[in-house]
Amino acid sequence: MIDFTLTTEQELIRETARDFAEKHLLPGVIERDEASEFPKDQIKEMGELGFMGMMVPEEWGGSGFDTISYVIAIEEIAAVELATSTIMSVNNSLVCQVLLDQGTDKQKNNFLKPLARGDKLGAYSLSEPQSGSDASNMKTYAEKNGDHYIINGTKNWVTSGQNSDFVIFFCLTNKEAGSKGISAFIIEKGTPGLSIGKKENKLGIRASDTCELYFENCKIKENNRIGQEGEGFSIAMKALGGGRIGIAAQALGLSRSALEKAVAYAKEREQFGRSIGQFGAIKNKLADMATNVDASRLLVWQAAHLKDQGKDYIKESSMAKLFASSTAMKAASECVQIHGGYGYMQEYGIERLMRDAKITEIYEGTSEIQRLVIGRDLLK
Ligand code: COS
Repeated sequence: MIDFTLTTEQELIRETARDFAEKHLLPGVIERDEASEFPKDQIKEMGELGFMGMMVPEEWGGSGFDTISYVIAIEEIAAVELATSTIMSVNNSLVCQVLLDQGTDKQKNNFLKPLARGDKLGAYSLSEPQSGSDASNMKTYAEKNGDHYIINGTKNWVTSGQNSDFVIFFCLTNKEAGSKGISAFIIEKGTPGLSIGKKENKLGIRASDTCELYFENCKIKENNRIGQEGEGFSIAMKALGGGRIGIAAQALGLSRSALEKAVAYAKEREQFGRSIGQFGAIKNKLADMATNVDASRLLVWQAAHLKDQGKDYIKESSMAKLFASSTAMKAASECVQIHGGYGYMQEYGIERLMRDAKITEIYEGTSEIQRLVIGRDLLK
């Protein structure tokens, strides 16, 4: 049976997220983008609403919702401010999920509970200067010494790198074992030997912070390791499988917003004596945008539903991200085109959509990597 009706609880989550986004994110969204200002107060409020640990059971500080509820909330937040939905997505799908799936009870108590409640913020650090798509080609090394590790290396493009309290990171514990030599760790900010790089100046999602992390003889305890030695790459990949559903939902929120703005403008803007929506050229653009937005939502919900059912969803998660991010880029570009000169000017809040959309085709695996994941799955 296929039923697209949302439960009362899911409808309430949508309303709550939409209301929050309109009242607390929309005012100041252009200013935060321009100033690259982190939405600190808003993230705190989202924690109070239960949006920072949505899929974590209540016993571990979360809201105990399903993945469908999560993507609904992400869509609404992203429709107003993609940068804020990025911070939310990383905390939920990457950080909390890894701790929930792999953490010991002690790690869940110390890290998951405050993260899921929104009292603390998490970051996830996989990439390095020389290893982006080729994620296992990392150099950061943790040398075992008794009951602790000494870590040296550089990680980069860490979302919430500056504003987070805890960072889940991946590094080598065995230099000869390839992807089987990678382990996962969690570190608290302020640990001696860990320093935080400058905030990157980005094309889009400027209100979220992205930076490098430097480990210099950084000593952490063995019980900060998540999972067994050598399991890190698999932990990282599994997390990204879920994370990509969140990114697809972000892209969906952005493209829906682009469509809504384009429709409103097409009704109101008059040229040659009639509203521009009366022209076939504009109508065709809107029709394509609307079709792709709905197709994105179906793919996002399919992946989320499979995850909720405990079924394999890796291919479907990559398909959702691939399609929804490409749709976001196209919809944002068409939205600017329909708005013409106004779309190009910062004060109307349209050009930001185009700058923000691009990241959804890059982070948590480029579109090229999503095709690779889908292709491999088809041929396995
Ligand atoms: N879940 C669990 N384990 C997985 C997995 C997944 N989704 N994907 C791969 N693995 C495991 C494999 O099973 C393999 O283990 P075995 O040797 O026991 O079979 C191991 O990890 C290595 O996998 P693989 O050989 O496929 O690794 P590759 O180096 O070919 O890399 C890709 C695979 C390209 C898919 C991976 O590197 C990737 O996703 N890159 C993009 C990284 C990314 O998204 N970065 C963004 C960072 S966050 S902004």
